Amino acid sequence: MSRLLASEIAERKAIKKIGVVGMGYVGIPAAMLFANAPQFDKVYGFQRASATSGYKIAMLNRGESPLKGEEPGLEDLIRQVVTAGNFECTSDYSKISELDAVTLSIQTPFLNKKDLLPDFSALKDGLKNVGRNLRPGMLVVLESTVTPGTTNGLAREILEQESGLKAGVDFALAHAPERVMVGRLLRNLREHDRIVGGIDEASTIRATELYSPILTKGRVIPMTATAAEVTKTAENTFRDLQIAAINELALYCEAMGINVYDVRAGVDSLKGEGITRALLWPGAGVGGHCLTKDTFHLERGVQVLGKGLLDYPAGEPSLYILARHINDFMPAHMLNLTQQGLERAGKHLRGAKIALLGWAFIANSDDARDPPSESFRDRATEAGATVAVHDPWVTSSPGVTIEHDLETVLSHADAVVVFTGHSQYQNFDPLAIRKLCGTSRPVIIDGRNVIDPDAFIAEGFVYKGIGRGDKNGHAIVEI
Ligand code: SAJ
Repeated sequence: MSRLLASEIAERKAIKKIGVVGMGYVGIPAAMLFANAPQFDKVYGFQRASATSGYKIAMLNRGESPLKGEEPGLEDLIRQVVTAGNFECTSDYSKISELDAVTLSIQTPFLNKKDLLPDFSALKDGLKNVGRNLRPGMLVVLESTVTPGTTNGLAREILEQESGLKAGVDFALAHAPERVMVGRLLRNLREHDRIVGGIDEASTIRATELYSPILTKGRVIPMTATAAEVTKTAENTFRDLQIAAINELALYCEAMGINVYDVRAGVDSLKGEGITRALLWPGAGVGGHCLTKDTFHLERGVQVLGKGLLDYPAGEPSLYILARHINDFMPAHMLNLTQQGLERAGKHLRGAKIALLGWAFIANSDDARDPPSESFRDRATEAGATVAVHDPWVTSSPGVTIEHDLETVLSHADAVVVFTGHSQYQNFDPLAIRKLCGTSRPVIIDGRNVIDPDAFIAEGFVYKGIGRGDKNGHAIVEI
């Protein structure tokens, strides 16, 4: 531990004043929990006064939440800490110089889906604003999901450059990745264990002092900053891997003419001490902001930090990249099933009307970030089909017309394709659906195991389902 940093921190004594840069899904609940903790005196939320998001400043200072959707307890907590004068939102970054600790919760999207180079521009701006107002003895914590090596690399360089101070000597620096889930932001922050990784021991200890007061069930898990970056990207990489494993098994079962859900139940029955099988659920694909990107952050991290040292795979795709390819193939598989279904009904994709049910990337949610339905819609359109999209949760999404009346979407549809497992799609009446389709041989493709194959086959449908090798070649019932 550097003596100078230790003495600077000792001189400041306990953390009292905190700044949170980035008033979004991560920054807002974190700022409110800090503001509500008796150990701390004041929290500033820093938000750029930009045309797109500057409105949040006034909203938050009125005690209102700018976040969409239901977040239990958040609106009350904002009102409470604003009224008590413990929280204030501002675009005046100079106030950072008065603080003991600053966290940065700024999105790190990818510039494009092709080369998956992260767009760190917003994070860099945030780091520059912090660096310019950094003072000796302060703690800086990155919460954004970043490529391993960023905290100790890019972030450290910008902070040192802008401040003239030295990380680990004049100020503490750490990475504490967020693990929030929309709809349970406060609960996740309080109850999930918190990975806290400093660039050195003093930074880890100081960051632990910052996060411990807001944890209820959760506990701090200390490690190095780079290990914390790898933990965050790996936990999502492993979830993506588990989904890919069951998706591949579903494709195997279709090819072998068996029901993947029988196999899943069979494998899952293997219980006992230390026996585990991480069986998730096969489906039409993987969307969302986390799982579609974090594998690439991890891969980039090992390419940079482990350059020339990675024993396997040298040059060929890793297991994790192959998992991404399997999951990204599932929307194409859904189109293949749709094409096969239409051909069994004597039709073709070209000129067919497809009712695409579900745009959101996750069931019973309006979250439409990187939905697998999008590549299906693009491929089907390219093949000459007309695609009508229904979603009961998503009000609107860029580049797509979302129809909210199910009958309109189903009317005269040659194929009904279920992409998201919304509850509204769980109990369809086959006769009613067939009447709405109004064609002699309707087709139904089940991407989320919400359709009863036998009921629809009995009603004259051509059925195809992910992993349903036992049904996908069924005899057609004449109605
Ligand atoms: N999916 C499947 N099969 C499954 C589970 C998910 O196909 O068995 C698909 C979903 O349809 C969706 C995508 O994967 O398209 C992602 O689903 P998700 O449940 O993983 O939801 P996310 O992306 O919001 O993942 C978040 C992550 N949490 C954080 O980043 C803090 C992830 O690490 C969590 O494991 C996950 O929530 C969770 O457990 O709820």
